[in-house]
Amino acid sequence: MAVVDPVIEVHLPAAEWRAALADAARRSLAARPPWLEPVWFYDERGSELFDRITGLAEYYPTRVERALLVAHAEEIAAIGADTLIELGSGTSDKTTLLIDAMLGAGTLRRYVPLDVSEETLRAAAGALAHRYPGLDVHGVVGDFHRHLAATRLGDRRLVAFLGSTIGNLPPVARRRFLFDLDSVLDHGDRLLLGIDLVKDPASLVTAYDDPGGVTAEFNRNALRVLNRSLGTDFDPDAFEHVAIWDARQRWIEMRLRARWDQEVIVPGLEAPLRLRAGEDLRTEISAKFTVEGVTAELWEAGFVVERSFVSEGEEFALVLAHTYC
Ligand code: SAH
Ligand code: AVI
Repeated sequence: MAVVDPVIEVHLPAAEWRAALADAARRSLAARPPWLEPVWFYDERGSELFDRITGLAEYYPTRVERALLVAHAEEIAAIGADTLIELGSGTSDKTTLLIDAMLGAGTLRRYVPLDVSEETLRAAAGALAHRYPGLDVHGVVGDFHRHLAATRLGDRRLVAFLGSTIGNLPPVARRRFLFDLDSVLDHGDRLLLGIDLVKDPASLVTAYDDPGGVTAEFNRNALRVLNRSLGTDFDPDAFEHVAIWDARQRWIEMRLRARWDQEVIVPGLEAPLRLRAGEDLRTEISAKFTVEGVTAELWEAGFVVERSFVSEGEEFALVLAHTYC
């Protein structure tokens, strides 16, 4: 069968992306304490570093989620979707397990990966179009907060949001996101959500602070992206990587801690960002869940959980849900 190049819809032209980056970063850097949205990790280098993280012994989520997909992809494929949409698709690596099972079930016609990282999306979509010549690969470069409508393709859709990326959204944004997602889905469409589960804090902290320092480099990459995009003059080496378990919020917080007093120029802000030695810049939250808690959150947003697949060691779960109206 002839290979057809993937269609790539760019909803996030570079200029608009830079403007959004600049606005968001200026506001969050001016806040006290200052923080950054985790979306800024993911330029080409950040995506590569994330890919390395997923192969680390300490970072269990990818490994365990993959094993869940190996075990349950056929059951998931049995829902009979013709379109698989993936939010924050990255390299689409684990997704091939779902694609294989859905092609095996004879229903899948189209795969729609959506990601903010254009280079990563183009590479993944191109590779998948070659691997699956009969599959219509339709990539979307976009933001899953703003461009969900771009996923309206297909009659019977399965939306996969894997890797527990939903945990990187603060609770209010998470709630809004689930409501927005529900509003673009029709009766009969499904959501497959990967969630990292609450567990002992020591293994959580190690997963986010590996001894080889890959996560530390991933964390500091956000500063490199800001320097290039916004014209800030962060010295990434002036920051120490920190991962903290917040037991009350049930999330891991990644931070960059100033090693010494410093001033950082932030173009567009009247005053420089002043950080004292030991002061933190929050770069990511990674919330951990229970299946019961997620079931309740999904219900509130308009979804009914029909199946949940929990790993043997209860580290990670896949939750399959449909809309109820
Ligand atoms: N789903 C993959 C990748 C997870 S990494 C996995 O499970 O391994 C998170 C991915 O989400 C990255 O590829 C990043 O570029 C993307 N991402 C982060 N914020 C996003 C946003 N607001 N909109 C779309 N993609 C986003
Ligand atoms: C993409 N996201 C789900 C990862 C996580 O585990 O929160 C990002 C990450 N941060 C540090 N390591 C991996």
